[in-house]
Amino acid sequence: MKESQSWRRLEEHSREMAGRHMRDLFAADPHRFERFSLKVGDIFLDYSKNRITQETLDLLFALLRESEVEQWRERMFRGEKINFTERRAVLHTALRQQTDEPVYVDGHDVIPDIRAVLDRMEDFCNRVRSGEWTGYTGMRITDVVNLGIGGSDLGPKTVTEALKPYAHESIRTHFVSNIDATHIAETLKLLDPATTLFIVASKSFTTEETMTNANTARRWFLEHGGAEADISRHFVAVSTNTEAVRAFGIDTGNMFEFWDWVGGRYSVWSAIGLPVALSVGMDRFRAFLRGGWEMDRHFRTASPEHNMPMILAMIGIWYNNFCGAETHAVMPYDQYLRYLPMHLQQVDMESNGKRITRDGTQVEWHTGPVIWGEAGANGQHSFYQLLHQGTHLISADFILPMQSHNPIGNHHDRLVANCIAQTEALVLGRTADEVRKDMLASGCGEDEIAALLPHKVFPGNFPTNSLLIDKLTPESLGALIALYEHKVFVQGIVWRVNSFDQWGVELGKHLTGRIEAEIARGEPVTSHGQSTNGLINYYLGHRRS
Ligand code: G6Q
Repeated sequence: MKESQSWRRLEEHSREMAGRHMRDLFAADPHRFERFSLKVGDIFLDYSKNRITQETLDLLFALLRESEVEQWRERMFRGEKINFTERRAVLHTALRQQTDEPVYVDGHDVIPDIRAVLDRMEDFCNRVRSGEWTGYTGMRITDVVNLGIGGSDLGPKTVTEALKPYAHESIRTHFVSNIDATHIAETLKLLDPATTLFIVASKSFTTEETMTNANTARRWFLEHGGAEADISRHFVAVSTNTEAVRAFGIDTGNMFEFWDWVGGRYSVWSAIGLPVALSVGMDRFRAFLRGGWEMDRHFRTASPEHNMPMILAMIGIWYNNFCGAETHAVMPYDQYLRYLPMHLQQVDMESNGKRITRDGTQVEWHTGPVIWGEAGANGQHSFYQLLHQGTHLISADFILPMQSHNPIGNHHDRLVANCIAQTEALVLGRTADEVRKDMLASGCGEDEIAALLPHKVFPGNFPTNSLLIDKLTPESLGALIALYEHKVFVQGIVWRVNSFDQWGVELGKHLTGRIEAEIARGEPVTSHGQSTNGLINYYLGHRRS
């Protein structure tokens, strides 16, 4: 790829662009904001505050076309097994498809199966939410606990939190993921077994953290008044593995199915979204799916130059591969979106944190950046310092709803002002002249100016995308998450990696077994390297007080 015409041209172009400041790019083009912005559904994207010109974009789109992104996109939507290392189709888009157009996996149309599970979810949610489904004492369910980890936790947790303004007034939702007993212990302290419903959410139904938590929850339930016969009213499962669900003791009538062609980090659109649906109701869950589908339609039909996921993806590639950036930040200026950076961390880093190409050779270019972030304005009072005056080039997405769900006083206007002010400061910076003028105006003497001026200069020219959302609703949230999924897809195709496997996660799942067995035996070990032996033996010597 590095030998391709467009890659070489982009390398040359990055050298030409290196000395250019966005202040000058804005000064040179009074229409830059209109030129480099677009609206799709409820999402308005301003990408004018980037170190790009029209030529940059033309070159990036040439690279996109050369990488056959559009052809790969069709393969994904059509259900081809593009996750070739696991021999699986990649069809989270089918989960939110709003038309009856068939989508085939091995000659079988999956759309009717998806609809059937949605209908079962609807029936179940209606019964729980209306109080018709009761616990073993006849009382209605007041608490839902999702036991899952990774993709079976982050997606539903992010979406449930984001849609909290729409939540059922007497159902609380909890998420327990960690194998650290503290997580489940602190959650169970709040709960009454008679009114608690556990969802055991695991695609494989073998994940150690989730199974350990599920067993602890069952024991707690039985020790606090529940009986074996009551388990079916208090435990349901979401999985692809019917046998394992049955073996765990959950009635398979209370199992909501999904399929191997749904990747964990893309599974919130499947029955893994059950806690969302229980919280906000099935109509809103369906609206969330509709929002995702609207973004799918846009992604599938718009030309690259007007395609929001493609634009964000290629700008990301520009910084990652041609400007030396290594991380990308996501800053939602909305408290309800506070888990979004975490979810996108998984969607992006687990998908594109790869070093082997589709041909099995090692990449010669950087792939996925480190994704991180925090809800604004909190980050401003901690790590933004490094964005403004540190030595790293960091690109960032600022996400901001126009209407607040909590219009109290002038909070929202102030939040908006903070968000926009940050993107302005990052692009413009503050020159020595400006600092000097300000210092003189506030009465500083020459000595003080000489001592402090360099510390008060901000280089600026730091890139940001602003994503303005009319209002955070199920639809707009669906579109936002689908936007990022497709951005990641496009980047993975350009980097020539398989975005849909996760051997690094599988490794973690297998690694611990041996050490667990040794710890269970309790004898000093000598079978590992000296550091690992030392750590295990130190633990064995210190674990009991
Ligand atoms: C997601 C990953 C991973 C997975 C968890 C949970 O894409 O594969 O995060 O979701 O390891 O797996 P289970 O759902 O099988 O328990």
